[in-house]
Amino acid sequence: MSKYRPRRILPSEITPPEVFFDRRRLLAAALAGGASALLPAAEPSQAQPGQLRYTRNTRYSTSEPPNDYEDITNYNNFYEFGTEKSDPARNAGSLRTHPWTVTVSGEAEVTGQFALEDILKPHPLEERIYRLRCVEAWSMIIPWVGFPLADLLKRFKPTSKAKYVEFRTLHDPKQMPGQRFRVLDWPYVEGLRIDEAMHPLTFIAVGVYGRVLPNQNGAPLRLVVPWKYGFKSIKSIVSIRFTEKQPLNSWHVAQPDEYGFYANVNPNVDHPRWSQATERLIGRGFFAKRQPTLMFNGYAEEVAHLYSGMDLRRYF
Ligand SMILES: Nc1nc2c(c(=O)[nH]1)N[C@H]1C(S)=C(S)[C@@H](COP(=O)(O)O)O[C@H]1N2
Ligand SMILES: [Mo]
Repeated sequence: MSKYRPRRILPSEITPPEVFFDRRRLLAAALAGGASALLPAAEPSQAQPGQLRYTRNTRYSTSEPPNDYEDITNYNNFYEFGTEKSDPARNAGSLRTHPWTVTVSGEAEVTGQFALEDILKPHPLEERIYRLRCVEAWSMIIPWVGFPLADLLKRFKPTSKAKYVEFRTLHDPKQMPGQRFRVLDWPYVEGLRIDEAMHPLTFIAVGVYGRVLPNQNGAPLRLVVPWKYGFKSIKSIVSIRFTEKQPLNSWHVAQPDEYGFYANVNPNVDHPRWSQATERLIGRGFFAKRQPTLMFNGYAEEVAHLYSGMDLRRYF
């Protein structure tokens, strides 16, 4: 059994967001008002803005300690806000996430435009700690808050012709200044086979560390597919389309020799320009020992059957 395989974790093994944010609040107060503010009794406990109500899903969570909130929200890939890791945190303030509309179309009985509130409302939130493995051979452990994508998709009653699902990010260069540069063919587009989309591990995230997603992490809703390279986990979704044919995906369009449609994490298939056998865990120091990358990012037992009989060198 692999090291990252989901197992039951003890609540004491992770820092609850209440504690995490309380520490930050006390620290900020101390900096602003002197050491007396450090006395907890001076701070009445109150709900923090943007705090979400959720339960912990230990069955699907990795046991590894999550990365710091600082790393998760300051080391990002979100090319709509620039190509440097620090760009999204700096530039994503111009994204307006309210009001937000998601268009559902294609091979489904229920289609149309839905307000974000209607998309989210019926779904109880849970926390899942997943390892995000970027195709650039680094990774992070992230405590997401959200709900299974399958629960959302079923509400639209996909027809028997719905073999794939395509997702699109907002396209608005006024709000997303990186879209003024043709680094990718905007809008960012991604897709999953319908059985991948319906797999219980596939997740819609609306929060991180118990709070509403910061814009740089893909607010107000983004996909998380933990056994695939990070680029499949498309951010700030405005369109969901059920299709009969395999949809395009942005990184495949940009560099077809380097990025495929499936993008399953696979230590045995190198990127043409670097090895995928190991990865650097962010936050452990640049010179920390690299970790071996696991097949399907540690989820082989859960998802390998989806690809039985497929040549994963050809369908990378
Ligand atoms: N719309 C959009 N979604 C995106 C990206 C992007 O540039 N644009 N980058 C992807 C890549 S390469 C990764 S590794 C993850 C990073 O997610 P994080 O910044 O929340 O860790 O988002 C993915 N989703
Ligand atoms: Mo990535």
